[in-house]
Amino acid sequence: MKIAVMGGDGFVGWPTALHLSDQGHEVHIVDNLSRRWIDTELGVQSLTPMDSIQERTRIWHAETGRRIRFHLIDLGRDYELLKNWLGEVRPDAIIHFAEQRAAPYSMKSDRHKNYTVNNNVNATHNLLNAMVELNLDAHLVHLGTMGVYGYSSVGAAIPEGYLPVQINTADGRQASQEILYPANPGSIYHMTKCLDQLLFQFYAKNDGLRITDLHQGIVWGTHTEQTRRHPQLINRFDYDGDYGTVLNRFLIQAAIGYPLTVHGTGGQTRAFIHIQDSVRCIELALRNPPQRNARVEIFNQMTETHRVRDLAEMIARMTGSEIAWLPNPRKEAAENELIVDNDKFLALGLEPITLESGLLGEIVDVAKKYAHRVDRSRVPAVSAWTRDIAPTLNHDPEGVRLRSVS
Ligand code: NAD
Ligand code: USQ
Repeated sequence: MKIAVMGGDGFVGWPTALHLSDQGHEVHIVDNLSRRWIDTELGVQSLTPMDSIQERTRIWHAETGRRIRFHLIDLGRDYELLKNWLGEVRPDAIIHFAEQRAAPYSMKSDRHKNYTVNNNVNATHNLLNAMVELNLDAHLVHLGTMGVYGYSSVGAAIPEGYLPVQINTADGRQASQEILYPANPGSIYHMTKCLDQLLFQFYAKNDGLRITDLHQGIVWGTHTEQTRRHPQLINRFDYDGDYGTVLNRFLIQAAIGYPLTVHGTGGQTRAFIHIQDSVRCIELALRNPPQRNARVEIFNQMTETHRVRDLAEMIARMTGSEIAWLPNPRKEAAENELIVDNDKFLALGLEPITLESGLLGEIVDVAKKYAHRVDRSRVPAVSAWTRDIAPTLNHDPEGVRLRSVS
């Protein structure tokens, strides 16, 4: 297949591009490199040393003989360029990663809120709009998030996208209907993913586009089979307070002797998936496209759920780290349950990498190896969800109450 990987310079996009190229597909990366600019804005860098995208693709070619082409296009702002490019290349499949993906970054200020909404919603809409205009029957696979559902579980499993409901009709009958599982976003970023869902519903219904939306949990880990092949193919690894996700942050914190930064009681339960499994799921989704004029196909792309404090305690036990119990910068439920259906990917043959089996390797291989690149002052999470929360934040987790785990 000819596959366009939108956002293919990013954390999930890069290993996906390599995996698909390795399988013999013709892969094109489209990216505006905004994520690299945001590193500059925040004064941080990936834990792992990343080469330019041009250099990465050159190394891939030297290693494998396969070409991945790179195209510098902003999906949100360069509509004509995007449309012309799609019209020229006419990919069979498009994987859409090209959004601002950090919840804390999206909550930093009014400017960051505007940027996240404009970038994400325009990127998705421009893509859909151009596909219709060009009569392009490509399968669009979007990376959505488990967070579209929020975290106020009533104890029932979250289904894969659709919820059957019984309604009372005006003439007194009972009718059943399937609706999108109700959206309940917890940040501006997560809200943009809820808006994306509506755009997908509309374009599938109105124009018959073939769309798969992958509601992905928090991705952890760094390496995949392909990124291990050469030091310059290494994936990015974010550890800072805005872009670092919880488990990868705990791993690097353990490696540098920094107290594990648990927000609040750590009672938040979240869904997780290893980067290698994420890449496999995307391949499985590509192999199983919906029909034209079918409804949007939705998968829950996660393999396990964990409570934040259980993760911290597990890593503390493995490494002897201390835990810092910090005021929560976010407005979120202090404690929540989370049960998720993920039968569809398991039925398609996914064999999940479990957290316990992969964790130690990740700490030694990556976190310890590159620990010297960490700027400790960038570890604290300082983006507050509301004005009331901002003054309560302690910006020095190394100075707050610590508790060792025996
Ligand atoms: P990332 O920030 O590392 O990568 C996103 C890439 O998209 C970057 O290279 C960026 O430069 C590019 N991009 C952003 N806006 C663009 C635009 N307007 N035009 C062109 N390129 C643009 O993020 P990631 O962690 O790889 O996540 C990829 C996707 O997966 C995101 O949509 C995210 O919402 C979703 N997701 C990620 C996680 C996770 O834990 N990392 C979990 C669930 C879902
Ligand atoms: N948390 C801590 N300590 C930290 C960092 C986070 O306790 O040092 C807590 C947060 O308060 C939150 C939970 O851990 O309760 C998860 O935070 P996160 O930053 O790991 O994940 P999140 O903000 O939800 O976002 C990440 C990705 C996003 C993706 C989402 C999937 O950045 O792109 O959509 O995971 S999900 O969470 O399933 O919605």
